[in-house]
Amino acid sequence: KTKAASAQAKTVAAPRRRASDDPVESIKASILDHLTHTFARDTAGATPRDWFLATAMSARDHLTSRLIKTQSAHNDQNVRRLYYLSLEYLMGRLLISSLQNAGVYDHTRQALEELGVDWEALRASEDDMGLGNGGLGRLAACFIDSLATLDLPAIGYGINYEFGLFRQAFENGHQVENPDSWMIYGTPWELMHPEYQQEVQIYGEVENVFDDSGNYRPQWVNTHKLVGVPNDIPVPGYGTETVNILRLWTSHATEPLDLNAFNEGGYVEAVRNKATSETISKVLYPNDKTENGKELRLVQQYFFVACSLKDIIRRHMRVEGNGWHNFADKVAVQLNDTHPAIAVAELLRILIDEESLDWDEAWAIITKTFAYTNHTLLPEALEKWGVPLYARVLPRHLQLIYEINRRHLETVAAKWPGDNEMLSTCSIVEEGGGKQLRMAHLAVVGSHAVNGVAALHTELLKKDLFPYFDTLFPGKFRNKTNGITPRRWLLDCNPALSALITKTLGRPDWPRNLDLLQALGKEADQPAFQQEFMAIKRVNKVALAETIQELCGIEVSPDALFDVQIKRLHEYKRQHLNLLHIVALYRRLLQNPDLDMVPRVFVFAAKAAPGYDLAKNIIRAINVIGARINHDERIQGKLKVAFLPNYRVTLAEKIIPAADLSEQISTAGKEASGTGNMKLALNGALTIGTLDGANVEIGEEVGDDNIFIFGMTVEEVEAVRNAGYRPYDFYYADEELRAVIDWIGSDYFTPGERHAFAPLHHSLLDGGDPYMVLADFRSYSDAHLAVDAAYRDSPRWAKMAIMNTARVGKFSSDRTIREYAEDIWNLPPVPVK
Ligand code: Z2T
Repeated sequence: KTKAASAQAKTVAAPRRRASDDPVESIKASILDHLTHTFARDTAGATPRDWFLATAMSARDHLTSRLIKTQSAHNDQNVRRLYYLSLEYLMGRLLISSLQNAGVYDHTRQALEELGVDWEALRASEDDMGLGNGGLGRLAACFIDSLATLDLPAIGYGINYEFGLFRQAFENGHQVENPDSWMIYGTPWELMHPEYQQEVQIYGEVENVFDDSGNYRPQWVNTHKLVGVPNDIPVPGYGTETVNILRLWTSHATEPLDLNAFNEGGYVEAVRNKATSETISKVLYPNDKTENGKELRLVQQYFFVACSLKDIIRRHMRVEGNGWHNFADKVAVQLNDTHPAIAVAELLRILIDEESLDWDEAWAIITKTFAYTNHTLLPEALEKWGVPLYARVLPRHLQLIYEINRRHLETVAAKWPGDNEMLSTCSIVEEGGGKQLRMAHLAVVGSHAVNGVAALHTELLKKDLFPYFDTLFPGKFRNKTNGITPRRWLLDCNPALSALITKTLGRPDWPRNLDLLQALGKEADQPAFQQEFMAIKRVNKVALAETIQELCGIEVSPDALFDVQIKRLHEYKRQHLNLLHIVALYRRLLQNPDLDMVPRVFVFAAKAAPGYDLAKNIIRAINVIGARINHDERIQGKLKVAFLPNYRVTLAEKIIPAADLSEQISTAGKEASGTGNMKLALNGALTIGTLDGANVEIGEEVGDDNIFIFGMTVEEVEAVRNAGYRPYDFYYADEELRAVIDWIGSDYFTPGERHAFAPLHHSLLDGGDPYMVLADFRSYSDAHLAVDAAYRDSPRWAKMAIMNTARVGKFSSDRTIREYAEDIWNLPPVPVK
């Protein structure tokens, strides 16, 4: 089991062809070579997609030799590695970031230009890799970029979903979901590695049998076998040689066909069984905050965790001298939410059932290995699994979880003797009304570190979600404020602003050290700099206006204030608060056509979970009311509402550089962090927001003068709720608010269709307004008056926008990852020569 790693030590990838001295010539040759020899096309017949594929292969050639070099450096030095386990990676397109991180972007653009290729058409032919729902999946993608950039040895593990998040269209204002068949014609970035496939088991039952040493022990038998085949995506760092990998598992059946069934004449049955195994990696679940307890989802979680752990153990044990004694010294595993939390029980099963370690030894390895990130406080998102389902799918793991819990409750009882309530509060097993496993409790107990994703969120985690765990395990809870990669979210998506920054700072290395942007603050008062900065914003707005015309058929003026709210659609994010304000503005304009206000374009983009009816009703309301406003000549174009369909990474890259105002308006205490808030501020949008999630820290960085804060604080929300919140009090006390809600509740906006927005209307009033939209309405509306006043004063606005770009260096995911590496993973960088 110990093959010397040095066997692969001196392997170096052979160059494919003689490199020309001129980098542009050599890239041209490489692209043409791939066009001819990989894709069998000639230049005359090549489509934009053919050019994309040939260019991607040429980019890949630059990465593969570095990938081999990086992996052999890590293997040879038997380094400690970080394994990031995530059910989601929201990667977006990979072409520009691959070229940029490989350092060949400019030369490739020039090569394509000399070949007469339409660059825009080429890049538009790449599908997004949308293997995630929202912030959590995008965070994983930013993190793997930073890990590589910081030369940290790391591998991301996930699932190679054949269908990513659904594609959204609108029909008569309603959201319609279509399948995202992103890999139907293949993807150039994935390298399939059948030689590293793993076989794992599931279902079956537990029997007690005698082992070879005559001990009577439980054994997991009659299991169903699955095979996972890894597809690797190279993850290059920016400005470094390191190329890490993202390893995504595809499920297959163990046997090509069940030969027994085949021989019995059940050919179709046999093929059908095979197809069932292959459904595991078929589709991403589209719920971002509600767990629906579906069996296939549990199977996905276990399949990917079991394959990944086997792969991690294989990689560790193949090095001479390695064993379980140093496993936790070489392996750190980060659990991205509780989705992969079954890893705690799976490693325990391997150590106890297969490797015969005793419990204490095994448990010490486990708690040294795992750390867990929590991403939400919302109770409906806390993952729970019914015990009967678990008993069927993972019977041995259920037994082990019960034993973990028995021991855990012993320590609880020792801490709070005689306190039965404390036992049931802290238990991994929730009793009553059908037993359930609380995956968050399993993850906390099985990890040495648990982190929240913004300072406020971590405080609430300790205080509200896991109060007794913080006492039970002092020091286990840490904060790691989220971040975003400045490569994709500034360098790649906003080239004009990037060029201005490089010119102004007199150095090009700010994407690796975002704190350098501080120096822009000195220019914030300079009229010439303000003009350059705002001219770039305007060009980006013109481009977005074209996209709005194309996608929505709405004409908007780039001189208007672009007010954007882009994120998943959720009650707690309060897109309906934004809508109430829009309707209020519309009403003010109708009552006073001469009202002096800055023209505004309200930009929305959001997907609703397919089963979330209220969220879908809010989408419909914004679409339908927006259409009415857009076509009303009486308001002379002062208000426009554009709901862009199919929000995804690629659309975010278009909207963010063009935004003036960033809506971050969740009910205080509900948004764990937010990361769109960081992307928008970095690109010079001002935030209108509540004191929630990372908004608090953004405010600390940019300063009170450069942000519009409104609404109740967490403490105020709590106090109002404890006093018994009554939305009708606010409805009756505010004439405008009342008129706006009544108007939305009427059939004015949907002639001939009654009660179209009844779900929304009900949620605001008789439904109890759970996210306190009415309570924050007036304060929100006032904050918008302050926005209006600031925007009229162009130099003042420009200065504020510049200050936002200059002062958000803290929110680089490089800072976040450095903190994880130092405080949680104990992971030193490994430079690759
Ligand atoms: C998600 O995107 C987030 C939390 C979840 O809780 C699930 C999903 Cl899919 C289970 C988001 C948070 O809502 C957001 O505040 C945070 O910035 C993001 O995760 C990354 O931490």
